[in-house]
Amino acid sequence: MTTQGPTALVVVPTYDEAENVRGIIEAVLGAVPAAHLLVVDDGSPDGTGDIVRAVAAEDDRVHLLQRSGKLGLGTAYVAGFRWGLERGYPLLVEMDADGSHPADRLPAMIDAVRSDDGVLLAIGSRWVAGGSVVDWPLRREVLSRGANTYARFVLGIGVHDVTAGFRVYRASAVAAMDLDTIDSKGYCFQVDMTLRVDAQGGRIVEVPIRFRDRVHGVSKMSGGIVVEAMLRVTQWGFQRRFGRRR
Ligand SMILES: Nc1nc2c(ncn2[C@@H]2O[C@H](COP(=O)(O)OP(=O)(O)OP(=O)(O)O)[C@@H](O)[C@H]2O)c(=O)[nH]1
Ligand SMILES: [Mg+2]
Repeated sequence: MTTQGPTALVVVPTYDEAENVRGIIEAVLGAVPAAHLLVVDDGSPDGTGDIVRAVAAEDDRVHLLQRSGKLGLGTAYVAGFRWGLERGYPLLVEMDADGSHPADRLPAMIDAVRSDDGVLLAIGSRWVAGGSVVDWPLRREVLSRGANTYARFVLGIGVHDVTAGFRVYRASAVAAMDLDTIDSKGYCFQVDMTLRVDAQGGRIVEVPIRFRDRVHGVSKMSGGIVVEAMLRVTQWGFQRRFGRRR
């Protein structure tokens, strides 16, 4: 740790990412050497946790939070955020392990939050000018664009990639949330977090990224995750328009 302390904690949830995890750790630390990285692994049968444990033994910027079984992306991030808040990191970052999120955009995203006190969240966005997707099957692109258009309309929120999982939060904004009440499992976790930042009156900026489909390993996306997100977004939309604001 430098005298100034680490700039950020990059939280990376993993489930069966043995082929990807080493590369993502190298890419993150290459792009932001002053950051720390916490991998939250859910007892991956493919030994992802063992790989991270070995890397962590060599580099004190790398940490492993090993959980016993597949408990879902949302709870993995909440566990990682709590770990980071307890240790006083000023910024908390969300990033997938599958290589979809370009680590070289982290400096721009971190800058967007650090350079303006009013900004509480920077989203690495596929669906703003300058953003793009590479090698993504058409059905995934249609699903993501459709879900985001629907969410923007129903929630009345000006974010173009509200399901994105590549994010930099000001830690104080996460600290101000009641993390106990987050029970979203899939993509709607990202929507939930966005609404919670919005409810604090914080500004959200979108930094364009080039998103790549995963090359190794298999997707954990499921029909259930899509249905959960649709139902939740619709429910939150009604609440925001007609009643309780989140
Ligand atoms: N700890 C933990 N990590 C998970 C869980 N489910 C998914 N992940 C990780 O969360 C990240 C995103 O999952 P992906 O399977 O890539 O989901 P996705 O990006 O929506 O799907 P693709 O676009 O097909 O890759 C990856 O790093 C996964 O390994 C889980 O239950 N627990
Ligand atoms: Mg992915």
